[in-house]
Amino acid sequence: NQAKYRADYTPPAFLIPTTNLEVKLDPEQTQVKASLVVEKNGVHNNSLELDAEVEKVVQIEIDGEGLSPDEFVYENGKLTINRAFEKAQVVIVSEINPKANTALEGLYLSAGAYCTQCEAEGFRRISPFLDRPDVLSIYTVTIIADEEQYPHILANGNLIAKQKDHKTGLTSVTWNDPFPKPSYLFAMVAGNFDLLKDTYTTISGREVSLEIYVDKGNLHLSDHAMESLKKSMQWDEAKYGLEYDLDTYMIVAVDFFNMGAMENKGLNIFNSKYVLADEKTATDTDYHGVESVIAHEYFHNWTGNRVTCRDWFQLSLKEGLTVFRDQQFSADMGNPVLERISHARVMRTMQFAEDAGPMSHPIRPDKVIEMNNFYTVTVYDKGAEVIRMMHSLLGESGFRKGMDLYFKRHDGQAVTCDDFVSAMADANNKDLSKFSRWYSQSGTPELTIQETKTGSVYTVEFSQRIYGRDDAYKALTIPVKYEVLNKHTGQQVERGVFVLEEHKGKLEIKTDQDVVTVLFEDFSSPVKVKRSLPLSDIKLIINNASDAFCRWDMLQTLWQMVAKEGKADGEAGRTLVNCLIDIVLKQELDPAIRAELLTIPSFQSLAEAFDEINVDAILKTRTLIPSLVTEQTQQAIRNELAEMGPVNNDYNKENVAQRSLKASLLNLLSFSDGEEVKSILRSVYDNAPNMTERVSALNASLNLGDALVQDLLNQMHKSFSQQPLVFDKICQIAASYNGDEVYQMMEYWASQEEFDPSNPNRIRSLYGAFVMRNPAQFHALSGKGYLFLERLLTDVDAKNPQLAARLIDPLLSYQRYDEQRVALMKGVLLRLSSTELSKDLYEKVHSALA
Ligand code: BAL
Ligand code: ZN
Repeated sequence: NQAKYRADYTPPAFLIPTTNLEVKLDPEQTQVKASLVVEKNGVHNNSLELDAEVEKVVQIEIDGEGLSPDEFVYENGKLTINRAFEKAQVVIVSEINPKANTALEGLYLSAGAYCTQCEAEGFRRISPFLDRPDVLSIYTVTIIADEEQYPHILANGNLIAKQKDHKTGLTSVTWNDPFPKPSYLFAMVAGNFDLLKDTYTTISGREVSLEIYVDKGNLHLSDHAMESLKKSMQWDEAKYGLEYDLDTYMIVAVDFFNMGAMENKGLNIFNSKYVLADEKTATDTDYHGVESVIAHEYFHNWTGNRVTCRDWFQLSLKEGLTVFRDQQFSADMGNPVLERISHARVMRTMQFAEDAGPMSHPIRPDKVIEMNNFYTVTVYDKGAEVIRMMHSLLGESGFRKGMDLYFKRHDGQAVTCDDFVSAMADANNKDLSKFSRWYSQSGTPELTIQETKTGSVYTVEFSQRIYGRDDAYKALTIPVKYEVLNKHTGQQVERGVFVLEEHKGKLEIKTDQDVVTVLFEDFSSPVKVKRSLPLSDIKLIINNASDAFCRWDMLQTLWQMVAKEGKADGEAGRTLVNCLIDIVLKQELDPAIRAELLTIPSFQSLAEAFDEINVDAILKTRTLIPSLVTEQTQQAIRNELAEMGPVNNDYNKENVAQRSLKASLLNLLSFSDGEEVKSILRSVYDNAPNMTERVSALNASLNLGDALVQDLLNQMHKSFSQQPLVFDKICQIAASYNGDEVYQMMEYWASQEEFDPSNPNRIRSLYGAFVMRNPAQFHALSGKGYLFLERLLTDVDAKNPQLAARLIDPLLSYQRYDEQRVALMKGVLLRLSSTELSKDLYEKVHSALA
């Protein structure tokens, strides 16, 4: 389990300009013949050392001559060929076992279909290769299979030949991808699918065939994905002038997949969760997920595929940028404020926690043991925030100029984050050297804010640091979007952007008025803000800030204050309850924002306020506050729900907002006791015209005892039997039930026919939900929740290390809890550390205990 360091990068000793693969498919003995043109890169006498994790190397030839066994060594993940050459045709025949591949990396079987996942280092499980992103090759791939069993045989690029061998009855299908690509973008698929076809005419008038392959019987669930793809193609042309470059764009939806989706050139492979949707089986959140993941993978065609990463330490080069682009797209398609709220939630609940924990790393990591562990919220989401700050500093047109220069300089290359920043800087004649510290420094900056008024000058003083790191901390460039409001009337006095570039800085505003500032509008920087504002100012901001994000944000601050006070009847508690009551009663507010304001913050987002997380105080706050609000607004909520009636099923901004408001109101209502509330929820469930409303009723029922929940879940199971994506929702809701019965509930759902424990979606839905969405049971002082996770990790790690390494995350922050919980969680980590672990889990467990 050796670490690799960014500083040790050296260019590859050999290059592979062309790659020909011939893959004879067989569930247990697939044969892969790789014919590679290999040439020395530079002057040296090194042996050719390939990355290799195949079952068996059967044969090696160099320029047509077979190698004797003493001319190569295959051990410890490397195939070393000890015959010198400058340039040669290297042929390697190897054997692999797709059926035994439970890690879902390389070539594997997903419910009877062959598919691949090569990023980051999966290609070496298919064939020995220089499996690193800076080795770009032109691929020609022939797949040999029984066409009757696998009518769809696909690989990257263009189909160039197909023929049936009448002796063997097998069909050979050959694909060629004219764009040089790294091995991580290789893909192939063989299966029997339903196919949705459409076309898109690009801005320059080329017709592209769009193809979405889904399991038989699921064709009716793929329309939204197709619409999303066409919107993405159009958006990238309009926003960035980027056009699709092949004649075909294929998406294959598979059930067994570790990630959300994968951007393989011309042949995206998707977790079916991010393709299949109709209103009967998918919620608005699912619709949004499909649209944004389709967009994300499509946008990678330029930011990732045409320009790729030099090495895996540069992952944020493509991921941070592509997340930023998909965020821009989603904001344009839907509600920009809601988008920003959801990004801030991810950053504050997941990224800040990661950055404060043992796996903290800069968006461009310096040290990695298992690359799969670095597909993180830091590389992705903080990476996107860093790109967004560049966008704020350069402006829309400056940013576009930078993007244009980036493509002009680097199309077809494997480059670094520094290359991206240089393109942005050069295109705008701007020095971004200080800004680029965001790439090398980990941790979340804490901004202390102090406001003073002297005469007619109002001063806001900022000071940045990371607690405990004072000497090593280098000042970051922090854009602060702000608005100044009159303290009494709430009227705007000034609005602008202040850029903090040093450890300390001052924003001075000349005004005779009594004012208060609204800071970090639109979540303008990914920082923690330490500021003590009087409750009256907080209330003023909630009611008057121009930026709806900040109105929501201040309300979250208030929730955190109440959680820290540990009581609902203190001054902060009373203020919060009154604010929430106002919002319940203010029907004229924008429904989308109102729904967000009325959403109870997650356990994790309240936990962010604590140095030592007080589990009980947070759980209490999340129940007491809504109970107090509902005590006084029950009737108003019931009336409004009754007036709302059914919302049209179409997926559009307005309808989504109405449904989301309904969900928030139902959830609040569930904090008032009584059979009547149960019957309201039952009736919402029974009459729901779509899955969104069914799930809203179910989520609200979680607050009213297990009988109702179980009853509704059984009803859902009966109506949607054998529908895995609906089954996942059932699992997720059941595992979130906060009473002791949750263990029996999980056991029950895990015993159902639909629950296949080798499918990552099932594990994530049931057990992932338990550890992430059930703080009351997961953090129970009995330690039962932690033990449950320990057993699960041991089980999952043996089959699918990537999945296990994701599930362990909540344990990594153990040091932030009270003494008793620290001891319990640390006990789990210590016991795990004494067992044999995958590289993935080893890295996390050992860094947590270091
Ligand atoms: N490249 C891995 C999946 C994604 O981020 O699109
Ligand atoms: Zn991506």
